[in-house]
Amino acid sequence: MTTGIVPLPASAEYRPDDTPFRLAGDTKLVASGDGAAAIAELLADRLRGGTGYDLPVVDGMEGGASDIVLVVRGASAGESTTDPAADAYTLETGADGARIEADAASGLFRGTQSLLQLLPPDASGRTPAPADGFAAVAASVDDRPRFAYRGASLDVARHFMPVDDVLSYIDAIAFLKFNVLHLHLTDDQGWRIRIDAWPQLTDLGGQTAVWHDEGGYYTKDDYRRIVEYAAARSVTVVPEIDLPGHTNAALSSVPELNCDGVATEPYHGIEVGFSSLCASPERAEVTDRFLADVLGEVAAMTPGPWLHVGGDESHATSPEDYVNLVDRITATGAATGKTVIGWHEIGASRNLPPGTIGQYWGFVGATDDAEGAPGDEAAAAAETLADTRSFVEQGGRVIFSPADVAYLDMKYVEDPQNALGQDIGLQWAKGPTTLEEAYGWEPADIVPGVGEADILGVEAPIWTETLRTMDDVEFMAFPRITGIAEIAWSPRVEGGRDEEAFVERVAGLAPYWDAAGVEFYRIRGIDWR
Ligand code: TNX
Repeated sequence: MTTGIVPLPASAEYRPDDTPFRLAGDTKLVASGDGAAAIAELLADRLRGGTGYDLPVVDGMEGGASDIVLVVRGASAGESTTDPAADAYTLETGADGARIEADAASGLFRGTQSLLQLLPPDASGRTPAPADGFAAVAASVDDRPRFAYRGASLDVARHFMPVDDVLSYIDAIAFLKFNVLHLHLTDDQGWRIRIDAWPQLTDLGGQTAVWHDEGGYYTKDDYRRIVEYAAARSVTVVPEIDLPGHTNAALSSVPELNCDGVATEPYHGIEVGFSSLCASPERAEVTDRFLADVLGEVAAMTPGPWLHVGGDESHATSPEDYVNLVDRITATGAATGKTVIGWHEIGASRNLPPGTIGQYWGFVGATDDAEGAPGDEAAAAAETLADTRSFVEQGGRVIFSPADVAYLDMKYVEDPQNALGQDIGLQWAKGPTTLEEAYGWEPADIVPGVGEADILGVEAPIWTETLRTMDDVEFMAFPRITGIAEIAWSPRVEGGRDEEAFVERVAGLAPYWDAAGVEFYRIRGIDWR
């Protein structure tokens, strides 16, 4: 086993001197309750790969010493990304077998990911490792998340990622108990989701990518495949259509969306903040129809409760035009029946639909900056704080993704290269980011006036300007994404978290990532297992 589960459970007791649970050739998975059999099948599938055992799934409430019992009690629990109780579970391992119980199927799934970490890495590997049994330390885990919304985002706009790559990323984040995959589907460099009413968006805007690399887009069936695969792992897909800036792929595909009626040139660079939808009344009809069609079609193929409308870095939009467009965008988003999420800048609007969620991408030290930094920087930091508080003042909540600690596309301190020897990653957010920095921050201490109850959750974004493949993405995300996973899941620690113990637990995940084929960066100075 590892030296402890990541993210750290709310409570866990390990009894290394007691008889362990032993997964063996005669192990059955015994399932009962709503959704339990499907989760048992997923777990069995994972373990068949590494053990070569049959691992039949049967109905029932009790099992023998080598069985895994999976029970959904079906007590009332809400949706996973809004109700932390939906992800609570208990896990017992020992001489009497293994048993996971939860009120909801999502909690049961989280429990299976903990069990995988108690079993040896070989057990869930991709090729059978013959052994006469796989032991999991005797343990009692009683676990529930701190925050309901625990996201990982993936930018498929700058570089397109094929469906199968997205599915592997879902498995890798689910292993760390993330329950949201936020897909950044559109940007200046590419439009990645089919919209039937505006086929030009993908026919033209889907073909480009940064550095003239190959483009691509998801058909509606592709998107549904991603959504279903994620849902089976209790991961909710949050689609983002980035508006009104970051829209060059749309503006270059649809001439009428431009104020002058002329399509822009396709863009293959990595600058941000130069494009904008047109706020002028002469374009109101076409722009509003575009918004309604795009947001309507995306909402219709998304079962989750959220719709992300972007709103970041609209530097080419005047402040008046920006608020005008944000009001129309968020109203159209809310009219689909979804709850709208936007980057913190949309807090500049005072007409946000009820419950709109802000996603903070400022720095962890924004308060210090607002007080101590020179003129422009201080004003910008103060505005970021005010925009973020605006969501709470309007009855919404906040997701924290501070760029200087949670942006996984920032370079590691060591300035690493990927497997091909290419220099990857950016460093605009206060320089490179270490594993300790990704772990050493506290969401409730960033924006005065945005406390525990105002925080919906935490998210780890990864932007792909310099990341061409899923291997690159995983290499930048792992291991630092574990820091964000633990901040999102584990209880707040007064006086600061134990970084040393954390790094030791993370080091223990290396063989699991190796077994599962997850790329990661072996940060120097860590005693990787
Ligand atoms: C900022 S912060 C962006 C993205 C870039 C990223 C690169 C925010 C919401 N937007 O457009 O890809 O920096 O790190």
